[in-house]
Amino acid sequence: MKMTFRWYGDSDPVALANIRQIPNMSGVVSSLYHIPPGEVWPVADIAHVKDAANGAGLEFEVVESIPLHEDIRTGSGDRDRYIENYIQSIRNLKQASDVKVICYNFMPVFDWTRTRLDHPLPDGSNALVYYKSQLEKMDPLTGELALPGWDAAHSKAELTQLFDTYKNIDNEALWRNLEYFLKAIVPVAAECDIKMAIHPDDPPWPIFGLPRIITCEENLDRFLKVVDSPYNGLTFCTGSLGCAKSNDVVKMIGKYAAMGRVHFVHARNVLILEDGSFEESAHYSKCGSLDMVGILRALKQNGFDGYIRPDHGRMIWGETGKPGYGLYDRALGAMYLTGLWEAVSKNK
Ligand code: DNO
Repeated sequence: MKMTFRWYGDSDPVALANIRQIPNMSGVVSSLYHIPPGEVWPVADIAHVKDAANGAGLEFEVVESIPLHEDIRTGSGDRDRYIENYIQSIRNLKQASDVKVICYNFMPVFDWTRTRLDHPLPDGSNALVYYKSQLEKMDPLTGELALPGWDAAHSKAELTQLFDTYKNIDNEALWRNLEYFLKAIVPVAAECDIKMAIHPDDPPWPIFGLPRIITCEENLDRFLKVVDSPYNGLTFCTGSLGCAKSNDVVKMIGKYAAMGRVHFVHARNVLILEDGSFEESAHYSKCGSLDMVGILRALKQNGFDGYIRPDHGRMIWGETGKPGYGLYDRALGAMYLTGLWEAVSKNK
């Protein structure tokens, strides 16, 4: 297992030098944040991230993410051109870096969704939360809502148009569009020896009436069969899948690791509330609803040898920065996960 840390590039307030000092840290997970979804990633820009990471004594072996242009998900417009561009980005990564895994998602319009980004917790820290009652009052079509995972490039008019397009796209149509993408991309990924790793939908249920399909064991089974290749794998995000009580994440992660299809793990904990809302908690099992020991043990017992990163942290010790992506709580999370891994790796 390789411990990694998400780094947002030169503009990230979290310095590479600080990431390097976290024990057991092998590398950073990063992206080209200035390239709009759908455009080709230039070789020189990829090399820049690699050089920055390597210069700080860190690897750059995981991309999170090459975002998909929405035409690929809707199966319309210029999808073939955007898929060609995606393929070129994979080839450029092969040429200019040591990247082995690409994380991406197939969530229509909105990436991960929360209703508050700085909900105060009793210990004085703050965290991201998803309250169902708050979501019901949010209107995405105002164009005014902004969350860290959302593409701010969508104007109000574009959003309205996208929502119209999605009226004709049910789950089965979305599956067909995903299949079209995978059948084009996975052979190229295999040729480049770079593993594709889809991120589950976060949260794993439909948002604002838009379809979502990467949500549960049945659908992950189906996904892996669409193209039955190790190059078509998973970013197993414990917090995304785990906020639905119906997902047994310990069982699922063990099963997919045994199949050799988990290439990247996002490890975080969530506290599930009575009505199915949830708060992001510290990584420690007792702070949330997930069994982090069980998760790490399932990975170990099933031969996991991919990448892992501590996912979202709370904001603690007065830190300010990108919601979920400060240094301090994620560093605590990394150490906790490393400690668990060491413990489950001992025979006696
Ligand atoms: C949130 C992240 C996601 C993830 C994308 C992958 O913190 O896990 O935004 O990067 O869904 O494409």
